[in-house]
Amino acid sequence: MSEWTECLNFGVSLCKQTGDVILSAFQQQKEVTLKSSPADLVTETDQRVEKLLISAISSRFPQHRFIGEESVAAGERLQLTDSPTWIIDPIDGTVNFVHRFPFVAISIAFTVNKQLEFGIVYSCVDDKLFTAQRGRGAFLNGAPLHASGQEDVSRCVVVTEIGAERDDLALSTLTSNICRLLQLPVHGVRALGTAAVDMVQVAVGGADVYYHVGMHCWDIAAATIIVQEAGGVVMDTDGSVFDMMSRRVLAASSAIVARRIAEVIRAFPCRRDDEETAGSGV
Ligand code: LIP
Repeated sequence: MSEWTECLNFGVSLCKQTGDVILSAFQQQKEVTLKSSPADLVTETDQRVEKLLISAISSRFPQHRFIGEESVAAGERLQLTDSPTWIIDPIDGTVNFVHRFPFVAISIAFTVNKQLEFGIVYSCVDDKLFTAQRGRGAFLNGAPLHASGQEDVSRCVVVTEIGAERDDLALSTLTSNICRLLQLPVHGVRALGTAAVDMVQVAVGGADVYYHVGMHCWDIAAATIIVQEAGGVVMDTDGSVFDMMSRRVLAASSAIVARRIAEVIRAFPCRRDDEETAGSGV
């Protein structure tokens, strides 16, 4: 058993426990606060779940460090070090959660020496637990996952997101990307409203491509290792080496498809997640 399997198993048990907190709040009225834009929301449940996760993990592993979406939003410095680090999105798909659109997930990744050791994406409403540990495969509720291996881009289903950005450059870039893909043509373009659940569809083989510009490391860190362990590829949207802090990701069924998609999609400028800024944590 890898030395990190105990951490993975503990993370899975916490996802199930805090998943119940999310589900019990899912049908309730929610108090919503805005963050970086009118479409970037946070609720008391996001904050409560992140505190529960960090408190439980810290008690069990006091030397470990954290990168949490809502801790960073509250001003905590985002710094990925060589220490064992839990990268947490307590509710990925908060807009979905607020609207009761049934795709919300807890996303937990774990790194050591800045390398992903495992990832957990727990899609709470449909009780789908996606897991992967480095070198040991990817699983959905315990069943092995394999990417589609598709190499013909014209036979691909592509998943992406229209994130929280509402400025003209981001919106023109996002919409022109989708138009170029449809003109390839790809079979279809989909968006579920949660980067983590979007991205693991490549690991399931139900989608062949996922790309996103503007998301954060906590949205996609866990799904990255799940796709990789399912035989998919993960890179930057321009085809270069993936950088978890860049706020750009392209995951695909094969390197051939990834390179073809990288030829047609464009990125808009985003401040890196780990870029030092005075004041704001987002
Ligand atoms: C969300 C992502 C989604 C993106 C949203 C937001 P959150 O994460 O999962 O893909 O479109 O803008 O970033 O904020 O719900 O954790």
